[in-house]
Amino acid sequence: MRSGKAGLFAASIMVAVCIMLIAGVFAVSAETEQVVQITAKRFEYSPKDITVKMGVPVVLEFTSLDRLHGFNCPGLGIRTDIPPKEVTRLRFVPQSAGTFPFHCDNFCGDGHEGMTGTIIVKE
Ligand SMILES: [Cu+2]
Repeated sequence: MRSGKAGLFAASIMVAVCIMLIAGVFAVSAETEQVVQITAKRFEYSPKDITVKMGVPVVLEFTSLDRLHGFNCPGLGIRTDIPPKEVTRLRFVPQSAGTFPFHCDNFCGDGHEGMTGTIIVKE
């Protein structure tokens, strides 16, 4: 049964190496992407003011806590639906500094018009 043990040992070394490689990939992507988690509900986004760095990819991760909402930021040319109970990811690279308002563009009730926020892109 010696070879069986040696095989198990080799397999656990390989698993350990794989875990280190995967962790390394995540560490690199964490440095090169700005991930922002945003929740949406009637009639607000949280957070509603988001500051990001110009030229660095941004991943917005939306979760709706109640119903279908939308996210529309015309100044940055990005939009998505935000269906409830799942994470919706939107990736973009901000190319110019400024303040860009966004709003919900799926009518969600009385108060929908006030469902707004801003993305602030810093140089
Ligand atoms: Cu809404």
